[in-house]
Amino acid sequence: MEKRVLTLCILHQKNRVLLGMKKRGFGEGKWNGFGGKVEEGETIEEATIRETEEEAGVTVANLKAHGVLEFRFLEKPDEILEVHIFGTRDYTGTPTESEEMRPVWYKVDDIPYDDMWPDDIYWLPELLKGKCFEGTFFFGKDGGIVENTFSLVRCAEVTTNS
Ligand code: 8OG
Repeated sequence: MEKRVLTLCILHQKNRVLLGMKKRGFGEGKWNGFGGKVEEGETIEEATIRETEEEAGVTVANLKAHGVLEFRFLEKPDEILEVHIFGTRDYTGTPTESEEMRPVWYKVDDIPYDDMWPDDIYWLPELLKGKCFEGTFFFGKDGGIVENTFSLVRCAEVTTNS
């Protein structure tokens, strides 16, 4: 079983959230938060800050750990993606398009869930309410969710083991 540890950062303020259109690679054509692989020698939080700088041109601070979600794919039974999800309202810099992402502020009421990963509608509304969560999503061959164990947890139970 190969486990890949990834990060995801949701920058949100009051009634808006910064999403990026993924321009290439895994998740191309979808809106998402910012993140990627944790490199050797860095903590999960450091990776989250670095990836958000690289992809959106902003430096985030005061990250709150909202949960760890696992993603499994029927087509790739040996792979688990372990995504550590953080939220924050604090940043410096100006959102700027990168090679990988085109950042846009969305109103919380206008989040384009139809053009996002199908699990996002489970957890993003909870994150925006300050809630924490855990669980595994199983994706089928058509890219849809076939099963999930999503649940809310107390935020004190979230460990980032970074
Ligand atoms: O380095 P790379 O661009 O491949 O990283 C993938 C990014 O996508 C990383 O930030 C984690 C994130 N991601 C997944 N799966 C899912 C998902 O199902 N929903 C959301 N919102 N993000 C995901 O890898």
